[in-house]
Amino acid sequence: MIEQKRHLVTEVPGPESLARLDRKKAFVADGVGTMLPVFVTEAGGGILRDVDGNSLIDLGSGIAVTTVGNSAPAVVRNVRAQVEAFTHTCFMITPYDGYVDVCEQLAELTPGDHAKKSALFNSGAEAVENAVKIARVATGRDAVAVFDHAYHGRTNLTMAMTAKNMPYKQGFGPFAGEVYRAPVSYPFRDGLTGEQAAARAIDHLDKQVGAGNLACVAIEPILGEGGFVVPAPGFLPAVAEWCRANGIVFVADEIQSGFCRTGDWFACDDEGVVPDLVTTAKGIAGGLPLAAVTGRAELMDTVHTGGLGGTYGGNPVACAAALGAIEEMRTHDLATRAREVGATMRSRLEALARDHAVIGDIRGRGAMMAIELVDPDTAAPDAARAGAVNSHCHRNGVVTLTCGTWGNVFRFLPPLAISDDLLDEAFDVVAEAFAATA
Ligand code: PLZ
Repeated sequence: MIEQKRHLVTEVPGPESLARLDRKKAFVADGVGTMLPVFVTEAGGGILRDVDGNSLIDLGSGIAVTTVGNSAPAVVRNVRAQVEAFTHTCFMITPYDGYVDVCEQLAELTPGDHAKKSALFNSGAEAVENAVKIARVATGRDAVAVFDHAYHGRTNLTMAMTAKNMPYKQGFGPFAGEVYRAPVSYPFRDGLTGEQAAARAIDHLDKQVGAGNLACVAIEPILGEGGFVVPAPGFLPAVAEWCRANGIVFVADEIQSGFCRTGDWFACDDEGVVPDLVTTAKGIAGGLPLAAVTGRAELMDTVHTGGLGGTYGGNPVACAAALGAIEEMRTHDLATRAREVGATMRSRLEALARDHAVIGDIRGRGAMMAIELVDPDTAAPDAARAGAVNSHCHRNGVVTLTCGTWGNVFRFLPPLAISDDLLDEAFDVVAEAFAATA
């Protein structure tokens, strides 16, 4: 493992990275942006090393992917063995154990003790698309309900499900039909209890769509790109219960919140919510592209044979990586580690909020934490400050991310392989960033 130490030898980004940025500009489509153009050569634990020899502390995990750490030992071991054995057959042509093993793990780990089955895909968006396909076949209905501030992907159907226009949707329409948006529970901004917010959402859907027309309700149990919004307690159980009572498939999009990130295997576990379908990706495979839809066996099996699939879905190397990542999560009890990391982050952020009134809200769970930056008097979003704090962290060797409908949320998703010392040091830099930009 590379040395676990923040160490800057040039400005960030340094000259070698900037030279490569020119090549990127020449050969990579401008539509593909990069937030922090340091070109990475090596990564592990809580450190990313770049071409200039700088070592940066990672508080982003490549957007909640490398939960087990980059190049985690069990992932590397399994991937190495698998690439040597075979790289691809296409599971739809000739199957292999790894795919079935991952589905067995998903049946065991996802919420609920009912019989479950899974189908594997390549990306989160693809998993969400397939959850909708399954819900439509199972119910014979068309309509899909999603929420304000939702993020579900960048494909045509998932763009329609995603709330935010720029950069995800601008100019890319027309979007898929039969997608309806309801108000979510956003405690910092709506002041409602979970039950009140659920009643509002249910009334909205009932009156504007009709429960009997809905194939599914899809929700991130903790909203991700939309601002790490944690619905008030009671919201998710009430929505899930309404779905159950009306034959609507309740889909939990755990693509960002799943696999130990929030201090449980899945964010739904916190309130004991049992979804009919769960979509997973990101943390599932330690950095290799893999995604899944897992759900009630009888629901999954309503789809005709051959109706679900894709050339690469459940690729053997990605499955080997997933089995390695899950092994790391079990052996190191990363759900508990996420709670510890979360407690440290929360106390550091609470201390910071006492000195900086711009921090309007601290929220999240486990190692999925964020602060919302606002005008202290009006609660108007302060995206400029979030951007300034973020850049200050980058220049000082800490990789942080922003998010939120208004771009004013500063979020933290450290790999769970990060040491306490590095985490502390990273939050020293975050504190300096607030002082320097005040
Ligand atoms: N559902 C809840 O968080 C991906 C998107 C980054 P893919 N979030 C990061 C970006 O700007 O593209 C995400 C998610 C939730 C679905 C997805 C989509 O997953 O693997 O990016 O397709």
